[in-house]
Amino acid sequence: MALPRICILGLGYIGLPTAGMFAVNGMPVLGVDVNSAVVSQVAKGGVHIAEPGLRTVIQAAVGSGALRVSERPEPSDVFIIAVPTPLTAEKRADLSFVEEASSMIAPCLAKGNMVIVESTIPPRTTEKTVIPLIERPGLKAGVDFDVVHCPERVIPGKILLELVENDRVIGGITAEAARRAEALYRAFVRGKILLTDLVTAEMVKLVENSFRDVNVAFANELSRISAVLGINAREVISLANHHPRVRILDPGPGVGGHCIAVDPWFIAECVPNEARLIRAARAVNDGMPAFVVDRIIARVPEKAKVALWGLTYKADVDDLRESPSLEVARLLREGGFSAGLFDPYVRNAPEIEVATLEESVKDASLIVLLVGHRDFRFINPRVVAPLVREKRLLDVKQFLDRAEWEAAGFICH
Ligand code: SAJ
Repeated sequence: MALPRICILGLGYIGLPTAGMFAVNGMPVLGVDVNSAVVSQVAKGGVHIAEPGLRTVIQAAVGSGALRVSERPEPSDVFIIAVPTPLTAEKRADLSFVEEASSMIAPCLAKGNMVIVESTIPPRTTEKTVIPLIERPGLKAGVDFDVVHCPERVIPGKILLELVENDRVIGGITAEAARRAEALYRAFVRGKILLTDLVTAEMVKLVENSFRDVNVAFANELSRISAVLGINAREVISLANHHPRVRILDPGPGVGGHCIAVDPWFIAECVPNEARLIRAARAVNDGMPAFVVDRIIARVPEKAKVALWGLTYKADVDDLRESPSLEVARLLREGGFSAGLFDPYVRNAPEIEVATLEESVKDASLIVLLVGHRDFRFINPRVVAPLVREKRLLDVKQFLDRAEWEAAGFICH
């Protein structure tokens, strides 16, 4: 039997690695993106995302001819929608990219095809938004073509590994559609593949991220409570986590990224009155940058300069989306302080002025570590000490070696 031709719409954090994985496992793949710069870069075997192993996979996939790219889809056997679903100012899912991708598929669709939605979407979006844009007379979803929702669950920084090893949930418009999609993903998935219906699959993805958001919110609330009590929240959490049934996550400057800070709202928009804990967790986490800024202000003179280390939404990635660090910088500047922003992972971000390490600390009254990038451990505090105005460090992630910084003369908070 001929291998199915796969067309993937969206060559971002999920679409590009997924296209690469199908292609290096022998499937003919067409990667589609509306951004011509992305298309021309991938066409040369390049990548526009920093993700371990991705360059190698894409080079191999393009080099073998299995992965081609285009700005338009072509008739294929399988269409995978992997476009972003941003959050609107009203905290609702912006489905415009999903709608655009669905409309692009419609003219290419034929009997016997399969449409897979990987994008994260509010419950019932596949039924209410995607299918009506694709169906036409003589082409009925669930009868003439298959539709499934197969949410991605991979964590940035380990995307390729998790694409292979994670269990995968597939919700089908029919049980047979889900089984066909399972056979397709078996090309590279080694984890379990669990089959269900469309709406349950949509909800499972949102529930996973909401669970993590609520857990981090609990940790962040503990950090506020501990500040009032004058104790160390991390010590409280670490000791509580010795209980066999307790697993509290790490507090931090807030929850960022395009998933955990966004997806809980997709549940809240559908069932606002029932999703009370979910909305409360969002409020706690969104309040953390202001809490960090209060703690900074308490330690520096008015209008002082503060060095902020770590601008991405989490450690060891280059992604700035919904980053709490940028909110900390904005609030500080709004309060009349100056901020030297340093992040070794951030390049090509003209919208924010990223300083070098030396520029960031020059004349600073406080260094604030917001993200635990691996690279920060290699910074020698003795080299930093002569550059700053006051030797003070606020290590929000408790990541640096306190004894080493104290030995270099820093007061550590
Ligand atoms: N964070 C904390 N404390 C923690 C863990 C995370 O403050 O203990 C913060 C991070 O600093 C970051 C945010 O939460 O700002 C989110 O980071 P993350 O590492 O928890 O998750 P993401 O957004 O990178 O990826 C998540 C993952 N979801 C779950 O773990 C349930 C991933 O598996 C999903 O595929 C991804 O969302 C997605 O695409 O939805």
